[in-house]
Amino acid sequence: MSTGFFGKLDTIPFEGPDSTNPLAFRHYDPNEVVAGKRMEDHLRFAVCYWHNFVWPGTDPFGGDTFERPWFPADTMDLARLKADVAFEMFSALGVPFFTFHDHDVRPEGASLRESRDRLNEMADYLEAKMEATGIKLLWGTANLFSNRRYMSGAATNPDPDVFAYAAATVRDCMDVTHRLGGQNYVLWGGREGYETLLNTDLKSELNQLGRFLNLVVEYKHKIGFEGAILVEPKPQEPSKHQYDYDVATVYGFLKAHGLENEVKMNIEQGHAILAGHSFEHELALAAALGIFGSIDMNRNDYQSGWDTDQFPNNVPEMALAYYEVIKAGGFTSGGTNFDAKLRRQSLDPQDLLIAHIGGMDCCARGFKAAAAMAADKALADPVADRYAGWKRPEAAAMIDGSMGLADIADEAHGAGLDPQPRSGRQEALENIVNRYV
Ligand code: XUL
Ligand code: CO
Repeated sequence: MSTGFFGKLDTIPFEGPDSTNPLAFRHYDPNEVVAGKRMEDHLRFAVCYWHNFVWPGTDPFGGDTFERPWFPADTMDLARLKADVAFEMFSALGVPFFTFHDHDVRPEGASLRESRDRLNEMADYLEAKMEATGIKLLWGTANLFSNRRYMSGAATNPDPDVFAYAAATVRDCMDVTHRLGGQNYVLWGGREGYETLLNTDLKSELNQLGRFLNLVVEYKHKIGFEGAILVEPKPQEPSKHQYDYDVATVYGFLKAHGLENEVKMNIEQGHAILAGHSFEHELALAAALGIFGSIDMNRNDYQSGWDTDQFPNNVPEMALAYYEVIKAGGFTSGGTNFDAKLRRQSLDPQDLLIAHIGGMDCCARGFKAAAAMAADKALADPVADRYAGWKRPEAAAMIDGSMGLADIADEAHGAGLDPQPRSGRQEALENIVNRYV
């Protein structure tokens, strides 16, 4: 039985690039085979629960703009109605996956135990919907940032009781993610940082966070959870400084705590921009370090300087991002999650559908451009040519440890080296990219 929230709702069809139907895909055909695989299996789209069904349209200067029949979702009945509508939307869009925080799907209980019991009860409800629709869970995560108890951090709180409360919450949420067949478990540490060093024991907080992450990894193995543990880097907002600043920072942190082979990255486009990087930089770095996992495909406004979580709509940018994903070997447990929200004036239920349709179409266009560029080796050949010198045995010997600094210096002097610079050809390569997008 339909909730009627979206009115009469049909599955969104693929109608091709010439269609003017706003409720149709023009570029995303899940069954189209590109590079030997269906588009659905390449892109592995997921829709998030929180921005679509929890966020009421607030901004720092104004209250709710959205009026949803399940708001304020503080009872189990309203939580079930919210789940009904969510699965109607996931099904209509034909996405294979969804993502959620514990806090998105169940009303907070009066106690830690009641919160857990409600989460478990809602997990039964979600499980039945997943079975009925075939929609799977890309990742689950715990909200360790909204409640005021977390205002000074979760794992990095000065109060060990908050650490323990957060640990219990994550344990319960990992259990549910495991039970629902989640393919990953995500940790985003919005409050794992500080507002001012004046009240912060930074060394203690880093140790706490390192231990917390180790506890999560130990528990994953204990329960036989086969999904990946993903950390989602972000430099700031809500905290002034967050310890999981960017991919490079998190990698150093993982190394320091012996976790570099246990934890991968969930990289969000908007967070990369906040950190002063491009999205493709973060993706390429994670791939180079062997910690690429999954993506949150939502952009920021380039002028505003905060995390606006907009739906993606810049195809050339997305082509470069998916090119890095393809170079990394594509997704394994990860996928393309829309951690994206409507603008607060987009009030209509249909806006939710249209936003995702546009985002999925842009991803499909970007991915196809990237796949063609990869298949033609349009960038790979010029790059391989640029580094071809490193294939020479005497060059390899400088890297593999067989030559020391003096050996290299003596050889250089003996050969009378006089290296000649070569063009980096950036404009030529940019023109090549533009042929594909
Ligand atoms: C916040 C953010 C989160 C994580 C999950 O900026 O991206 O929604 O994706 O907690
Ligand atoms: Co995110």
